Amino acid sequence: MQELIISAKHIVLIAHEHPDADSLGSACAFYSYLLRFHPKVTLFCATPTLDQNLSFLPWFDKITAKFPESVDLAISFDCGSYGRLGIDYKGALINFDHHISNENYGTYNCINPNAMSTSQVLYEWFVAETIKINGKMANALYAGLMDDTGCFSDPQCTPSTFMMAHSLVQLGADHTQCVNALFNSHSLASFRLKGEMSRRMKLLCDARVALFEVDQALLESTGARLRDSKAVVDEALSLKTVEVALLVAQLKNGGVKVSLRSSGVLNAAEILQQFEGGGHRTRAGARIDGCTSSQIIENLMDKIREVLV
Ligand SMILES: [Mn+2]
Repeated sequence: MQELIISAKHIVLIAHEHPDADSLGSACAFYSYLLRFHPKVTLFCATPTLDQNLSFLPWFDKITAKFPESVDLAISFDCGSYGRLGIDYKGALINFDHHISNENYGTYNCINPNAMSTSQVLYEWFVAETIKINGKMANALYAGLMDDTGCFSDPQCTPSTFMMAHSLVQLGADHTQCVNALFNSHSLASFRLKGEMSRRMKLLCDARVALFEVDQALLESTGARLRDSKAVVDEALSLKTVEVALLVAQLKNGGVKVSLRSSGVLNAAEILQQFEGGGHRTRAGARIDGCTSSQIIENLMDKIREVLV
């Protein structure tokens, strides 16, 4: 794998569409590393407007939505499926990821489904390869770990999660900067959306399932973006009786986006794989075309009920 990196003339680093701190943080950390010895590296993300809360990540201003020509090696970060790359690329590819549903689409696949974040997979690779992690890299990797563990609240965090966090803070990661950017800065619009979604939430299956429906009218009236709705769904799992949270959101140009969260009672990735979605045991997503929201809810609720009894 190292030979492939060293011999490549132009490397493109790919974060997935609508990237989070894990995907972008991992790509930015790798960019820092490659800059030490590689003359031509491009940071690519197919989504042209990025979440400005992530602008604290190093090299954020270098990210481009224009896929370069003359690329002979691509490295993807946190992309569970080929489609998540957001680009049609057929050349050599290294795939760093931690999704259990990863399709192993790379020439090399560096995947650990037990890792809490892709940045953990990358951190462990840097350590194994005895690559020095500087302050910028540490901050970017720490952001990925913090985001994907829900600010270290995920019950699957282990001593090694905290060992990694400890090392990264020692290497220069800025805990306060990360926590403020990722968890302590909300827009007024997202606050309004949260209020409205909480009010409309339906509790099903003896209040073990929280169901949220979001349509374009709700997003327009609050001024919020679809990604703002995810935090509300995550938070619903903190309700005492709720074990599963389901979001069904209508997309602007047709189709429906589904997000499924589980406290562990069911495997979210497995359920959404039937709809060509993917993710993790506790968090998964899918984009479904050609069905109405109510058809999808009916179908998914049947599957959820089967598991819950
Ligand atoms: Mn991730």
